[in-house]
Amino acid sequence: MANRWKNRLRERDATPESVYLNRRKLIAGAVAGAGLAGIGGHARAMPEGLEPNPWEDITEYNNFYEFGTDKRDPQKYAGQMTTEPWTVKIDGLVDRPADYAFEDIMAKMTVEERIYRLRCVEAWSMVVPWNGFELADLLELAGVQSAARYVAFETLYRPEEMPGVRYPVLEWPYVEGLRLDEATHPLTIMATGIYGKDIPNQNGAPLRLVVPWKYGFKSIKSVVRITLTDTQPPTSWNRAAPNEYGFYSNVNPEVDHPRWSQATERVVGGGLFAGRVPTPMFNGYAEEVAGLYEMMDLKKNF
Ligand SMILES: Nc1nc2c(c(=O)[nH]1)N[C@H]1C(S)=C(S)[C@@H](COP(=O)(O)O)O[C@H]1N2
Ligand SMILES: [Mo]
Repeated sequence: MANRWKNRLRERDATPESVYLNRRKLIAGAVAGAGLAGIGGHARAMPEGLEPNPWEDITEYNNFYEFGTDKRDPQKYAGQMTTEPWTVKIDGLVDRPADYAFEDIMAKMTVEERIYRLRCVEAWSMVVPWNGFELADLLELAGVQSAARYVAFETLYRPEEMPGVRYPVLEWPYVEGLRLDEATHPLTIMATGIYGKDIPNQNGAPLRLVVPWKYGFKSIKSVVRITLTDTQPPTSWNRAAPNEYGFYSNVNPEVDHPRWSQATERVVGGGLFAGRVPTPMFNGYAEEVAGLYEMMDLKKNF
């Protein structure tokens, strides 16, 4: 029962990574030659010199606690998760609350590539070539009402397919939240692919949030519900340890985790002795997003 979306991607499925990377360089060259014409505000979403990690790093070293807390558990067990059919309930302060079928969403969204840094709060990082669409476009589909201030997200909760939810590491289902202006920022995407292939289950199939200037745990996987609200929604890690994980959780090298420094990070795949590199403010996206927090004390609102 291959769905239409999967069929559409089949051709690219066959593209070897090396060919893919070469083609990407050609495209990057062409874009530079064209003086970024037509790329507009999105050009900065792909900072120069960002070299994506290989497929193996991205799909074999994961956090997806519904499948276990070891980095290799998601790769081992997430294959059990049924992702077809898939619906996303969009409700709360919207004009068109409904259960939106994944295929219907994909038929209306424009998928593009976004090469983003991913910085985990545990102080490791990688670079991921996502395919996805802007969350703002999906919210527009549902029609955000003027009273909405926040967006709440929920992950699938299906104990028979998720060995990790037997353990009370977190309260299930995994939930996350953003301020509406963060959610509608052009850098914020719903990812549906990696390297031009359907996103693997361990990375949050069939669609997961990606907010590149925030710690990785904000990028909630396998989303089944999106609710527009007028009050700040609860988030899983904040509920579990409010002194360690704030609602905002913007990447900030100047605000340490109570148990470790956030000033530097280990680049996954960088080699055992590659050492650590400095973590940039807002994970390198300060130019785009610092304005969202101008009036805020980032130490208080961590
Ligand atoms: N539902 C859910 N989403 C989740 C997590 C999780 O455990 N459950 N882990 C988060 C954390 S801590 C990180 S760093 C990223 C990891 O994404 P990746 O495995 O695609 O690199 O997913 C985030 N999204
Ligand atoms: Mo993380």
